[in-house]
Order: sequence, then structure tokens, then C-alpha cells
Amino acid sequence: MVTLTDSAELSPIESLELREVKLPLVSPFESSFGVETVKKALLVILKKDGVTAYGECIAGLDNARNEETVVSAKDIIQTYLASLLFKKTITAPHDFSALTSGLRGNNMAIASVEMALWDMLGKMKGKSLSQLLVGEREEVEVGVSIGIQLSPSKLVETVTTYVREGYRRIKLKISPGHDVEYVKAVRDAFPKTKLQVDANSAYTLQDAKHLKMLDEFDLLLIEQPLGRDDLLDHAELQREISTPICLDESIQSPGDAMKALNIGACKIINIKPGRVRGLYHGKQIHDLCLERKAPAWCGGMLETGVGRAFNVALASLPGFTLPGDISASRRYFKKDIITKEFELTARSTLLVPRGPGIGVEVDRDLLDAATTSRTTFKNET
Ligand code: OSB
Ligand code: MG
Repeated sequence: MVTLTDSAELSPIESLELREVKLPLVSPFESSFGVETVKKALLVILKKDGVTAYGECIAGLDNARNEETVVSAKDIIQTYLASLLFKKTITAPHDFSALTSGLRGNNMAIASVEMALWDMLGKMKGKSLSQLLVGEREEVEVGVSIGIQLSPSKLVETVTTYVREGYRRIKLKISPGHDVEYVKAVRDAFPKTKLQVDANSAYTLQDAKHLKMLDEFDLLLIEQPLGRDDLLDHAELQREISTPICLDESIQSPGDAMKALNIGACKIINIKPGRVRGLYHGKQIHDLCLERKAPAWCGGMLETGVGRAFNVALASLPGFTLPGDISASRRYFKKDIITKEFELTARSTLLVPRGPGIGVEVDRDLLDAATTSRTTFKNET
């Protein structure tokens, strides 16, 4: 385990801006939760000593999948988190993690501010996020997450376009009625491609026999088959199927990761910094996975280039041994809000930004064009 040592005077933050941005997705994204056609992101913009730092909140438009929303995140940030930045002494992002440790839930809101503090720290120290986190890779292996399609043949068509673009790992969203047949069609068409599935909690333990049918397709993993709080059921399911279970929504903290691995609820963990209060806890979960020899990989939530930069930096740590859900900007948006978009290399990787902080530059014109609302809070204390 590596201890993180960089620090700087991050407080008092001079101002905090909340910006909602809306970017149309190039194609609708359907999961067992529903269909998304636009990405609505909440950006957190901090200013201090001439430095502008960014964070992105992964909360969605509505609360179909999670109790947090853009609205709840804005509320908790403006009524509670902003005053911590304005009044408390913070010299490293983990100080903020400690200051918020007594707060229940609101992980996505907390993460968006925590990540902005990492960007601020990096920009003040002249170090990239990857350097701050003691990452080891200059590029990270990535795959693509494909939403539920109208038919198995349509799915094979969609997979084909992504494979042609160079993605070497494919994730398929599944739900009852859109599973075995769909996975079989893709496996038959692509016998060697790395393949995994994500159910977003669409099943219960009663479906164990049905899910066992997926064992024959040589999947890397099945992600979050059961409910978020059903750790024990996941452990029982894992005893019945040979495909490794990977947990996403169930893992809200390093403690959850420890419990899940201890009871055999999963063998693999999807780490999304935005889901676990930020990079600090994300790194702790990573360290635990390394110690337990449990593969980890970095998930995604259709982030803009800002959120993507945090995911790429985290995925540069050595314990991320499976490809991440961190695709190129163009897989999501016609135009991302950063000046140099993330592009897929011929090795199915994205390059880890080397510049200070997030290492990508926000295009202020594109940002303004995508903005639907903005509010700035100034530190008057
Ligand atoms: O479960 O990983 C998920 C997107 C929205 C909500 C949940 C999930 C996802 C993805 C998208 O799978 C992955 C990506 O950002 O490419
Ligand atoms: Mg998932």
C-alpha cells in the first residue's frame, strides 16, 4: 500500500460554481434501468489563487437507479459541502474525506467536490492526477459498454462497429428477455473477443438457474446481477455459477468492498470514483483488491471529458487488471467539452493525460454552449 503524501493549501476555496451541462448522446443508451438519450452532468468548478479546478458528478437526471440526483447533489453541495471548503483547513483531498465521514449517503455529491480538490492539488503542485495517485501506466486498456438493443442481430451489428473501431473488450447490458440469446449471438460472431455482461440488478436469486446458462459463453464476468443490498444473495449465486461475479452498485465504500470479498459475494470489483466518494476511497478499494489478488477495473457513467480524465488517471494504478468502461469521447458525444478529446489507440487503450491535475483543458466556448444553468457561491467569510 502506497501512502499519498502530496499536500498544498487548498483552503479557503475562493468560489464554487455549479454548472449543469447537457450533451446529446450519439446513440441512445439502454440498460435495465431505462433509456438515456442525453447526458446531463453537474460540474463543480473551484477557484483559488488564479487556479480553476473541475469535478464532475455522476448522479443522473432522475432517481430510477439511485437515490442521488443532480438536484439532490446540488442541494447538498450548496447547503453543506461548500461551507466546508470555505471554512475548514484542507491541505489534501483526504482531509475533505475525513470532514465528510459523518455524512450518510450522498457519495456522488461528495465525490464531485473531492475530485475537484484533486484537480486543484495537481494544478498547484504541477503534477498529474496519475502522478499524485502513484499510477504506473501511460496508457490504460479500455472497452465499450453497449446498451440493450432491439434484437440479437441488431446487437451483433452494433458490436461489429465497435470491434472495427478497435475496441477489444465488449460489455453487453442484459436484462430478463435480453440475455442468453443475445449473448450467444455475440459469442458466436466473436468467438475470441473479451466479453462481459452487466445486469444492473435486473435479477433475483430465483434466476440462478437461468443465469447459470451464461456460464458457457466464457465471459470475463457478470456485473451486478442482483440488488444493491443483496450481498448475501450474491454470495449464494456465486456458489452456483462459474462466471465470476463483479459488483458495481453494491460497493459504496472500502468497507463494502472488504465485506463483499470476505463473504464471496464477488471475485471482481468495478471501481467508479464517483460512486465511492472520490479518488481517495477509490484508491483504497484498489489497494484492497491488489492485496486480495481480486481483479479491479474502472467503471464509467457516460462522463464528459472532465469526469473521464479522473477515471483514466485512476485506471493507471497497477491493480486495474481488467479493461475499463472508459471509451473514447466520440463513442458518447458528437463534441466533448474538452479541447483535446480522448481517442482510442490501435491497442484499445486511452493515453493517460500528463499535464497538471486532470491534464485536459476545458473548452470554455463548448462548455458555455452546453450549459443549462449555473450558480456561483463566493466565499464571504
Ligand atoms: O452500470 O456501469 C454501469 C452507465 C450508466 C449507469 C450505469 C452504468 C453505465 C455504463 C456506462 O455501463 C459505461 C460507460 O461510461 O461507458
Ligand atoms: Mg455497472
